Amino acid sequence: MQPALLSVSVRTRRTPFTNRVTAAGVKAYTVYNHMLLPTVFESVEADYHHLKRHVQVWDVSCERQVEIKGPDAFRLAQVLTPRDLSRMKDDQCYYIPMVDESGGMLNDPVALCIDDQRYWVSVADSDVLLWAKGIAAGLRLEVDVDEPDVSPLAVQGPKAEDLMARVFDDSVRDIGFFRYRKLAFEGKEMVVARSGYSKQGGFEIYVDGSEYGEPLWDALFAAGEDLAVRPGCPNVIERIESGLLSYGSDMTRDNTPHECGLARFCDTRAAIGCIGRDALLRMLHDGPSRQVRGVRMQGEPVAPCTQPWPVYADDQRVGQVTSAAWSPDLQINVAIGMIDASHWDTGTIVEVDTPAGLRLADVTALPHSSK
Ligand code: THG
Repeated sequence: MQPALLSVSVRTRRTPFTNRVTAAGVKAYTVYNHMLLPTVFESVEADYHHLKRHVQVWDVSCERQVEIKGPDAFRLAQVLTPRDLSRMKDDQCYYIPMVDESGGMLNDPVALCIDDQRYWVSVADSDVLLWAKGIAAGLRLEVDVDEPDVSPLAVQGPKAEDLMARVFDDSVRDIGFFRYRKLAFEGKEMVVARSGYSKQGGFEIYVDGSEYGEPLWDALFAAGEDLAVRPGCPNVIERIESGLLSYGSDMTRDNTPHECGLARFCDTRAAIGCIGRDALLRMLHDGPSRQVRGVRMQGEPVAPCTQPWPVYADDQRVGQVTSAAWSPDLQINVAIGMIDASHWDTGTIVEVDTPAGLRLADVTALPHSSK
């Protein structure tokens, strides 16, 4: 089931790159944080092969920044996540689970410490701005919480570093994973981080000011002609292979960080004051009863997963699959699912109830690998 068309209005926000993305022949969009996000250029498979070999420029403006600014900025940031932010340096990006008072996942953003009175929280698809504003008001914190005119542009793929070095300078090569530097484009300093929603390597430029969007897009394409640069977007096949979770699909408020495999990004004991701390501390004792896993389904290529597919074993429901795609490189259907403890060991045989019928499958670790 794929909707034929998306009706666009002012409410479906454009981005600084929408003119360029349209001119480049984007074939489909989704909506993410009330904003357009391209999903296909040539075809999902062709985009996948190109991403793994060359370099792509992605309009991921929909990864909106929630800016927390003021004397209480650190305090509010720490209230929002069970990850310990106390040692975060001002060139660092942290993947931060955000939970509600029961420990249910609200978002899984990337946080950036811009300085000790300013944080950016680069959010997945849920309304963190409202949550953060509500908490700031309720706690009477001395902060401004707002959405600045900052739009991430991702440069992803094995040739990303070469392209970025041409448009900025060779210092991009020294940026460590999940670190950033402020580098100038047309005289404007911008945050350039080594990060992005693929495992092919690359950078994210936090384009500070919509007016820089088209000039920067054009500069990347002019500099990358011989590198076969193309427009791209987060690719569903590549992200499933890589085990990158999608909030709203692979996890919701119904899941804890432990169920999502995000416990390594929680320091719940140290994160004093964070919302959901007591609930998460109670969970530390027992551990999760289900957890995110890879699932490999046999048979013909499956259609995209547009509602959870139940997973069965021994005539019982033991979980669900929430993202699935045929992997051309692994030559099998790869998926991400939430699987009960009784069946989550690698190699466990299960059946997945897809719209095209039951598929024999096995449970595996993430990222997916050839074996
Ligand atoms: N970049 C930025 N903002 C974002 C995303 C992004 N906001 C929305 C969404 N993506 C948030 N979700 C994720 C999910 C995974 C990762 C980043 C953002 C990610 N994870 C790595 C991993 O799991 O292997 C590394 C995490 C780490 O080691 O710290 O990259 O992509 N700006």
